Amino acid sequence: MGYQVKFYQLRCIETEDNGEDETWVDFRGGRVWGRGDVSKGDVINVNNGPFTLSNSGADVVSVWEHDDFDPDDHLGDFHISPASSGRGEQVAVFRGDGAHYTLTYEVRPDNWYPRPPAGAPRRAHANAPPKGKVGGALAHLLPRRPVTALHGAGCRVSR
Ligand SMILES: [Ca+2]
Ligand SMILES: [Ca+2]
Repeated sequence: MGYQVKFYQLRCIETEDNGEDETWVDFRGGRVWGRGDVSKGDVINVNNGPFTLSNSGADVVSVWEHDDFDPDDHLGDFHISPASSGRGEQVAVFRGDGAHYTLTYEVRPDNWYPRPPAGAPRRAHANAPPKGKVGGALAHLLPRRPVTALHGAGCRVSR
């Protein structure tokens, strides 16, 4: 069984720059959020994933801060462990270069969403439907018979 991670909220408790940071978040080297302007106290809805874990040391989420003239600032790395699966929302902390960011995330087994039917086009992770919503590509899976039955019963009562 594999595992997946979703990232929820990025919170800036202290910026790295004076004023606004130009922050981004990577997971395994791919962009999860940003680059965007971030001020002290900001809470950003990242809401990205799920991403499949490799169950290796490569499952690292990193926070970076861009500067035009200096090298980009690396504000920290955090290793996402499958051991946190099923524990609900967890918090990763990033405190490089005097900054202070937190990122909430959750790990679950890799059946987070229903798998698309065989032959369906691959859906990008970032475009997965929000939790609890059934519609669009999944609408054809909704049962139709109960609606017809209710309508029929209503007609009989009205006679
Ligand atoms: Ca900086
Ligand atoms: Ca900067």
